[in-house]
Amino acid sequence: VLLGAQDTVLQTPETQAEIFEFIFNDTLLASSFVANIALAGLTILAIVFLARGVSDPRAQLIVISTMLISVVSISSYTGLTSGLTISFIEMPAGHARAGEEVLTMWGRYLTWTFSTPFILISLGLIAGSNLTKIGTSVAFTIAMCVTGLAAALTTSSVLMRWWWFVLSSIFFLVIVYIILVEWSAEAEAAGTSDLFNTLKLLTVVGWFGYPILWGLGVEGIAVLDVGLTSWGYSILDIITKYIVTLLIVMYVAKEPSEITAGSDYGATRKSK
Ligand code: RET
Repeated sequence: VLLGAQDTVLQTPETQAEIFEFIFNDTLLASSFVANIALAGLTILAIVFLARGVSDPRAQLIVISTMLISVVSISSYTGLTSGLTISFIEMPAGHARAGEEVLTMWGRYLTWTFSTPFILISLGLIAGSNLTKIGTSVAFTIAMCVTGLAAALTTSSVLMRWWWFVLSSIFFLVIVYIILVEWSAEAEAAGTSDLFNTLKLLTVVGWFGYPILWGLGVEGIAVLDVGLTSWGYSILDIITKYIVTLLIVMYVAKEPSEITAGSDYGATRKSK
């Protein structure tokens, strides 16, 4: 669990080919990426199968939104596996690994910017929320992820890294509020609270795991090594993306009246 000798590289990998080779010499790290490529692919196939008969446009919108979570995820993990979105970054004075070049999976923070909005769009639609609240949650998750990326990439000072972390956490709390307070009440009114309460639990508990891992991993106080941190994120992704997706799609595929909106939903012209 604690930092081991395998983390101390004699020569820091610099080119993408060297980073790629480094990843594949670390079975724990490589498997945390490849497992998610497989699971994202399987989730996309499962959605296509489970939702093949869905005809209501609002139900289709929810299904497509869940599919895009895995579309982003499979691309994100391909970026990590190839070494494209991983760099070795020198930590500033005051950091537990000060002066060392530490493997940073910055592609994760970058691609959450594109995946988390689709999770929130799906949840907001299930709760029967409106464009303002869904849009607000999307804007704040983008802000949270971009400032999280900034926290990971800032090398000038350890204090500035944690200040980015604090900013990102404040944005996160806005999202938590929308889910726990606003959408919970709306789901109650919409009659979808059975599903929503399960999704809410998985999402809120799961999402809190990310900043905890960031803080414990090499980006933060570095008590977890890179391979374990990566598996931590990969397991959280399995819960917050694929499990949440399958619960949503299995429910929506039955096209219950609480979810559907009829053929006029989102239409620009009135259908005949
Ligand atoms: C960071 C670090 C800065 C503080 C906070 C964070 C929160 C990250 C979260 C990520 C969720 C990601 C998901 C991805 C699925 O594709 C950026 C780790 C608060 C909540 C659900």
